Amino acid sequence: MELIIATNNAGKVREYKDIFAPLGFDVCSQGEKNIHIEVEETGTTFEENAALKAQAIYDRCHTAVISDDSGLEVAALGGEPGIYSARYKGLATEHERRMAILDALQGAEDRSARFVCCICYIDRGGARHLFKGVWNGSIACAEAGTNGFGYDPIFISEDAGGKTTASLPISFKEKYSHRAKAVAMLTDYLKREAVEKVEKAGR
Ligand code: ITT
Repeated sequence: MELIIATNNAGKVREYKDIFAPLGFDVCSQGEKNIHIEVEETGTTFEENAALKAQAIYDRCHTAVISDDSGLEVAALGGEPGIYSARYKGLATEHERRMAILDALQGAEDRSARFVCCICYIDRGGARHLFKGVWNGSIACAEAGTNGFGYDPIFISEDAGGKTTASLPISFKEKYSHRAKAVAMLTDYLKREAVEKVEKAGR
């Protein structure tokens, strides 16, 4: 089955290809389909923004699409950067955005944080389905590691033994992350959907 990933984020594309290719999906990014648009994220929640991104791509290709709206919520910053993670404080680079979080947390006792990932899957018929995964952890005192993307060099998940996500093998993130959790819900759904189709065809 063909699945288009509605994102311009190369880190997300890599992770989704790694996850879905072994499951037999023919995965490609919107760029590989020559859809070069940046959808305006005008929603106020991860769910709304995920739906906006998936719908914009579905409207152009009318095939199965998934989008991903995700971000980092830092407790001591009242949940910021949240849905503004990709454009935190208007800073241009991932490194600058990470440094802004580290600066804001200087001297903070509570460094707890979580990653959130909301996937919107639009099936070939146009029906929307939402799946949300959360990964709890904390913010490191300095950047460490080069794997992954975005805030990975400053995020220490609760299951990581004190190491940042960027310091651990990609396979760790593929197993435990916010994205992995949302994807597990999506793949369960896709399997159920496939079984229902076979049952219907046999009736
Ligand atoms: P698209 O909208 O094109 O998908 P984007 O980067 O703008 O790309 P989002 O609006 O969902 O995507 O913003 C997500 C940001 O949150 C992303 O740019 C990272 O900074 C951060 N983020 C999300 N998932 C992450 C992860 O697994 N590891 C590190 N940072 C992550």
